[in-house]
Amino acid sequence: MEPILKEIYQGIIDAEQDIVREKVQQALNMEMEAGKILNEAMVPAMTEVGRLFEEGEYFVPEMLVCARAMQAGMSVLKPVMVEQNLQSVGRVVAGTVKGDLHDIGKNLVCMMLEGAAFEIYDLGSDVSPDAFVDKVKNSDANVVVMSALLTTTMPNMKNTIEALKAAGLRDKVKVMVGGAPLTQKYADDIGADGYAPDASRAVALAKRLVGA
Ligand code: B12
Repeated sequence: MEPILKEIYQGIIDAEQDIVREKVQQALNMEMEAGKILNEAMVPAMTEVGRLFEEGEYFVPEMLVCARAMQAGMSVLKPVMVEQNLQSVGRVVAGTVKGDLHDIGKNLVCMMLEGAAFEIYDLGSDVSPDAFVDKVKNSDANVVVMSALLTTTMPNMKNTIEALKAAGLRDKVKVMVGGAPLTQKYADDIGADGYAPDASRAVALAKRLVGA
């Protein structure tokens, strides 16, 4: 790994927000691609944080501060990844489902979609089926992005799809689902229109779904 990427990677694991922010900026100044910084340093660092948690070396507070360091780095990358003045190719209602507070992956997907000229209505995390329905009803959205990181909250994706159906809105939107525990099979079983394993494939999927 290149030294600057190694420093970003280690900065996230050590939960050093300021260092991560500074090093990501430094990498950009060196004309390193934002996607490379994300995929080769930042995402692997969060995977390592997950491993440390599984092994009992990190606990929830450590995961949380590492997540903040990751988000600090993402805030530096965002303006670079979001191109300006592009014509909107689609409008997305996004959220992490009810009961689930993991929002890094969802934020990453939103950031990449925004960079690909989608407009984003980000409802945040712990989003109830009714909140998804309300936003779809009261906006011109044509895509719904749902994220879940917990096996216990995955069923809320199905509940949200059912709520969209009950409100007569299911045909108005394409529903995309994702998050580490998800699979294509699960997406098919709950009647989603698509699943992707990572943020860049999420963009390709969204474009395909809206015919862009
Ligand atoms: C950071 C973290 C936290 C932070 C979250 C902070 C935040 N703001 O997000 C905090 C500390 C709050 C947290 C809490 C908990 N966590 Co946690 N957490 C993690 C950790 C380490 C990293 C998750 C992450 O951000 N990954 C990086 C991102 C970039 O990856 P991602 O989310 O998968 O997203 C990518 C793809 O999945 C995809 N994607 C994501 N969403 C979508 C959506 C669509 C539509 C598409 C197409 C694609 C897509 O694209 C993304 C980018 O490529 C994981 C371990 C891991 N390795 O995943 C555990 C993990 C998810 N947590 C876990 C657990 C158990 C918990 C707690 C229950 C712990 C506790 N005892 O309290 C709580 C639950 C709180 C709650 N109600 O949500 C378990 C889940 C186990 C399970 N199978 O259900 C994991 C797997 C850890 C483990 N190995 O045990 N956690």
